Amino acid sequence: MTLQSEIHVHRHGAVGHISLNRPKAINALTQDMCEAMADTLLEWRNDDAITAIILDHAEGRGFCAGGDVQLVRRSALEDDGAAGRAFFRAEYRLNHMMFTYPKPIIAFMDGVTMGGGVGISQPCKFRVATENTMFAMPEGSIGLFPDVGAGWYLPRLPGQLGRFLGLTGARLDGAECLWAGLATHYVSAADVAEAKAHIIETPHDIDAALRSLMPSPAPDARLAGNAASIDKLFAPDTLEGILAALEADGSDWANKELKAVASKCPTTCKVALRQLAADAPDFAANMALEYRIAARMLMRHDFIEGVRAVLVDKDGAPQWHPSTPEAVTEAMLDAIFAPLPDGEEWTPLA
Ligand code: QUE
Repeated sequence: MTLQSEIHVHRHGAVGHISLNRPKAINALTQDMCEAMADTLLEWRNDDAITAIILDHAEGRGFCAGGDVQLVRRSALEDDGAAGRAFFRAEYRLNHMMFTYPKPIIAFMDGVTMGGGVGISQPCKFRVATENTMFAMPEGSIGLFPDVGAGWYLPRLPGQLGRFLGLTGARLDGAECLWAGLATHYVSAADVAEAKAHIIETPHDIDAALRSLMPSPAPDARLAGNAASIDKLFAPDTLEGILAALEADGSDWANKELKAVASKCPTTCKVALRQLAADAPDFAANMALEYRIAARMLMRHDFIEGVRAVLVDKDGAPQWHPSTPEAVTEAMLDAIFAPLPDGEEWTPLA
């Protein structure tokens, strides 16, 4: 498959349009896709004729299911992780370029929006959810960690919602994304084409173009009913404390979330808690920290095993090492967060 076919690039007057087009993998991002998107955005950054950019997917079930983690796994097994690190470097550079982009980008989170898909939607000024939106940070299932800027976005969500999303991998629908601020607008999937047409007609007032199609009242967010429980039970600062709080609660909801957290990679969960507390001074510093973590996590047993269990053998039965929260030591976490050797740290693109 040629590079050009994995993203489609169009111009409609003053509006640039990038469509992800790798439907066989629900548009999971490859390094080539990240670099092609960054090249296109760089070109449009200096093009006075372009004032806004639409980001969506060309066809299929979802906006973007994540990143090319099967390639990263093969890299860990075959080339000491070199290709995997190159992928994360490119992906995080795209995330950072979008975060600092001087023109509005409108992301259509229509369908699956997980992992890498979160990383290219959250930096956008306009984030449009639909009834098909399925948002999640599922990295705990594959022994990775919530990356692509999650260390920046999750701590800024209301209450303990960020911890909840990072530790449980919970799936949010479009109404819940709007309630949480993960989406700025909501339109029905049937109106997505019209929303894009409105933006192209009135690119100077994107908010009005989208608002005119928003249902009123806003759709009901089930998650709002669990917010008080989330804030209480995810308040402890340790994984052991959160698991104990969920267990002590005893409600059906808490038992379900206890099972979700307990099934995730314990090292991932402890990395996530430390990362979400890191409080980087700016987005670039956050991405540099995430790159250090990624460079270590991609070489660990848990990532190789997690991708095997979820995407290769699909048995859903990963064997984590260490297998319990208590066995994940502070010294192990220190090594995962430690600076990289000179010349290997992540830096943004110019
Ligand atoms: C965690 C992840 C990913 C995941 C599942 C997880 C991820 C990812 C995919 C994915 C899904 C469908 C595909 C594909 C990849 O699944 O990052 O190629 O067809 O890309 O539990 O982080």
